[in-house]
Amino acid sequence: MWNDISSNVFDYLKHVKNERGAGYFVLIDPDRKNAESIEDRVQTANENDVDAIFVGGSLMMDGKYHTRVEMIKKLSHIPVIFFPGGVNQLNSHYDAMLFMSILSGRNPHYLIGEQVIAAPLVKDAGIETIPTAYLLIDGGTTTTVEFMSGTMPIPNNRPDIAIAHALAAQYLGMKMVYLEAGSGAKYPVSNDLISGVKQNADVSLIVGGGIKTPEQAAEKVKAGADFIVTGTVIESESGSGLMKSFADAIHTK
Ligand code: 1GP
Repeated sequence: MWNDISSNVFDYLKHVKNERGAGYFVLIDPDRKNAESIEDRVQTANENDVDAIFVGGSLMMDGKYHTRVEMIKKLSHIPVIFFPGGVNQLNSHYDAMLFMSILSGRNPHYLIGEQVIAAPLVKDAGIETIPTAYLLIDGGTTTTVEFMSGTMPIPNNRPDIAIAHALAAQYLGMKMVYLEAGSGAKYPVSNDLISGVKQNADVSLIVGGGIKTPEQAAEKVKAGADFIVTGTVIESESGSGLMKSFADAIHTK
């Protein structure tokens, strides 16, 4: 079990990075449209070298979100990490959460407002927090997060802007930077932008949004991603079968 390595999820993730070269996260949005296939995806993740499950989404389209998270937690043999779309998705079924700020944006509510509302509830629930800067990068389409957060993405061809943000995140003490093209992005974060950030900032890099093939995932790891997230591609009918190929492409050791 993962918690034989460490009961601290961030330490477990560092171990994954050291032992496997990079880590692979599968994002499950516990929304209505996915209810049927959640069980199948968690079990496939358990059996196919996925390192952790991310749970979250920009919107909750029915009232069963928390019940589905509880089910994911019960079935999962790997850490279940909350990837928050909002404080209303908080519950005690997660092993840890990305305590995130949308640092690429200039909307105070998503920079610090939600975090202040969440903090006492997080303390009460006793969830491990992983301080994370979320940088939205343009992926060629208007994503839900761009619309919901009312923030502008960083242009994908401007590594300099992303580097400045990642350095600010580092100096603010954040442990991870999430380079995010947005779920269902037309194209993922560019290799140049990833390598620019990697070479300049001393933070763990999560890269996600629009990654559709194991080959693309391998390129992102080569460019400097420490962790790769896939969501949409795994939601398709044949998607579950792809998990092992993604895991193999991402784990370079
Ligand atoms: C979204 O980065 C994740 O927050 C995953 O994106 O659904 O495009 O794989 P995709």
